[in-house]
This record gives sequence, structure tokens and C-alpha cells, in this order.
Amino acid sequence: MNKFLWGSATASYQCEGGWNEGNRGETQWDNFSHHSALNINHVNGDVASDFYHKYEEDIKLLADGGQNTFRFSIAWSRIIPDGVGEINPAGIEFYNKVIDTCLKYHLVPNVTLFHYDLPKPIYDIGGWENRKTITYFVRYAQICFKYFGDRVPLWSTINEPNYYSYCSYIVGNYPPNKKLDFNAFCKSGYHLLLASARVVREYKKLNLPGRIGIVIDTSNVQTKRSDDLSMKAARKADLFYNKWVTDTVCKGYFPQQLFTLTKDSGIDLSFVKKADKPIFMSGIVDFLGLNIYSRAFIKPYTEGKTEVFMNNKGKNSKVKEGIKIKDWFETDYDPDIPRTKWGSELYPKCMYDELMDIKKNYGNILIYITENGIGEYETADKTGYVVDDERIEIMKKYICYMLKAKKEGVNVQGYYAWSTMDLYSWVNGYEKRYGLIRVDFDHDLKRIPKKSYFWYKNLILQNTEEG
Ligand code: BGP
Repeated sequence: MNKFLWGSATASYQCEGGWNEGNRGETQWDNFSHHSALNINHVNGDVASDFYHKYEEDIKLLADGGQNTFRFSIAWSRIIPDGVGEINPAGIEFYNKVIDTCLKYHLVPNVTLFHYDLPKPIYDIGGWENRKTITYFVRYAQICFKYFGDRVPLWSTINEPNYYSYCSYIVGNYPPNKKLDFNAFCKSGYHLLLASARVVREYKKLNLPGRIGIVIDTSNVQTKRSDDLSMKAARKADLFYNKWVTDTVCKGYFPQQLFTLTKDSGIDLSFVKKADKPIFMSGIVDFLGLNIYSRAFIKPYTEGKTEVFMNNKGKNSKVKEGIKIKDWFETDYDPDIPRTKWGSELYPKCMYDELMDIKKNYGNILIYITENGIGEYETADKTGYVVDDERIEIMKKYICYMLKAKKEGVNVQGYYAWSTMDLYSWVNGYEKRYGLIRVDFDHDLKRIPKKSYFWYKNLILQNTEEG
């Protein structure tokens, strides 16, 4: 794998559909989208982009678009329908076909083991709040390595342990929809990282011809002022958003300051066990997958209550996303920075800032940009073609900043646009589109490459020729 990887990414629940086909078991997201009143968009991933049936067409389109790699995730509940019991041959067969199709079209498969779709029976025992989930996850990972490890050179244990826990236990817009439950946030976050470390350790024992990492959403922390109070708040925000994960997976231990601060904030840390220490140390990753969308612009917050804001309604809402955590920090708003219709900042320079920060802290660690892109409302012309100039303009800037950081010595070796095709957006449904390829959700799920698909193809070609 000497070539720079240029590709795009998906996740099982968001694109596969076929939710009750091939003996797939129910997941936490099926349960949420079918039954919860908190599913504000009233849509689900039952059919999604129908990748379950159209995977061959999608993978061929990727290759035709000049891409040389494809990031996707495995649905745990296809491999082990109840999460803990029998292996499902139909699930193994499905992912064998996906992987073999990638290889047929010369695409490097980049596989994530867990991208949010927890099997329902495991969710029912408390999901990641329950330590037992770690043992079940390790077994599931071992099965994946056994069946697919010979052909998959890039594995990621978990997608975004931080953002996933944040939405599940602080914002409350992901199941189990707990709001501002910092105890559950810390506990599940700790278990997710411990699970990741154990899986990394298992993988390394096997001496397979690949690498293993983790995928993280990093938000480069920035402030308007540089006084003492602002700098202290910035350090806390950096621990909260980034370093509890990046330090732990790159160095093998949690930042000590984090324990002191969380204890002072009244968090019950009884889930931290002495015996876990060597596991974290032996679970250091081979690479970091970075999902980069935006930065965290913050200021100190010492008076007032802890609150969280999230725009889950897009253009019909005036809410800007953010959080206020007493004695830690609060989100600041910069009027000069444009925003998406969902209220998050459009700030492409965060790509460069974050990559330089990673280099400063973790040296030459191998990096893949595992997600980057922009969610949009989109309309197609009569033929189904979408002229997504805004996406092109933004991605161009992000990619320029990535290449600038690479020139300055950051060991970044791949870039994945989010997403390969239009798919289900967590809590935002099908209105928020990220794909390089349009999916006609109203009719026959037809695939029609957008303008950005051709632009990306050209960009890959130019960058490959120039080396
Ligand atoms: C990341 C997730 C993806 C994807 C993306 C866009 O956090 O890893 O699965 O969904 O964000 O987020 P959203 O669809 O909520 O806009």
C-alpha cells in the first residue's frame, strides 16, 4: 500500500437496508427508528440506499470514479444476529462478497467493526455502559478477523467513541437518549476504549498482513482570547473532545489530568480498574482514522447551568449546536464563520490545524482522513443530476489544507469523502445528503453520480500523476 489512498466511506446501518434479510438480527437503531417518539424525522434504515442488494453496482461506481479504496462497516448483527450466540453464515457470505468485489475492482477495503449499530440484546443489557459488552465485542471482532482478515489490510475498531457517547448520553439524540448524563458518558466512553484496546491486542496476536486503528472525530479547539482563563478552558475542552481518546490510543494511558478533573466534577470512576492499565498499553493503534468536519470554538464558562444544544431539524431551526459545561467551557460563536443549514461551522482550515496538532502530540503516527464532507439539501434536474458546487468548493479547501499539512511532514496517507452515495443520516434522515452519488430515495433508488463525483475523479487523477 504505497500509494496514497483516495476513496469514500459508508456505514452499515446508514446504507445497507435489508434490515431483516439474511438472518440479520435487530439493532439498537432498528429499535430506535421503529419505535421511539424521539425519532423526530420518522424515517429509518430499513431500506436505506439498499447497498445490501446493490453493493456490486456501488463498488464498481467507486472504482469508475477513480477511487482506490472503500471504507465500510460490518453490521455485528449480520455476523452474530443476537450479538453473543451463533455465527450467521449468510452474514459472513455477504461481507465476503463485498470484500471480494472491492478486490476485483482494485479497491483497498477499509473496514470498521463498530459504527453505532449495536445488536439489540446487547443494547438491552445496557450497551456500552455494561462491561460485559467488551467481551462480546472481542469475540465478534475475532470472528471477523478469522473470516476476513486475509483480505482486509485496514481495520478500525470503533467509529467515533467520543461523538457516539456524546450523542447517546449528553445530547440524547442517539439511543438510549440520555441527556446530560456525564456518568454514563464517561463509563461508556471508557468501556469503548477498553474494548478497542483489547481488539487491537487480539489482532496483533494473529500476525495478519494488515493494520489496525480507531476512527475518531477530532474537533480542533480554538479560542478568541489567550488569557489564562481561556487557555485553561481550552485545555479542558481539548480533553473533553479529543485527548481522552487520542492520548489513550496513541500513548496507552488516559491523561492524568482528566481523572483529577472528572473526579472534581463528581463523576463516579469506580468503573476504572487497575487491571485495565496493561490492556490500554498493549492496545496502542497502528493508525488514527480522523473524521474531520469542524473545529470546537470555545470560551470559559464558570457561572450558570450545564446545557446542550443541537440542531436536529436543519433549515427550519435557528438552533446552533453547542454545549455549556459549568467550570469547564462553553461553545463560542464566531459571526464571521459561515454555517451549514444544521448550524455547524464551515471552517476548512480546521483540517490543517488538527493535523498539525496531531503531529505535535503524536509525531509520525500514520493517519487516514476517514471522513470529510458536507451535508446539504439537494435538488436534482430532470435527469437526476445534481450540481453540488458548494460541496466541491468546500472539499477542495479541506483537501488543500490536508495536502499542505502533508507537505509539512504530517504522515497522512489517505482521504475518504463522506459519503460514497447518499444515505441515512443519523437523526437527520434522508434530507441531509452527503453523497458523491445521488440516490433517488423517492423512486427506484437509482444511482446518479453528482458533479462532485466527476470533480473528485479528476482531483484524484491529478494528484496521482503528480505523485
Ligand atoms: C459522523 C459519522 C457518520 C456520519 C457523519 C455525518 O459523525 O461517523 O456516520 O453520519 O458524521 O453526520 P450526520 O449524518 O449526523 O450529519
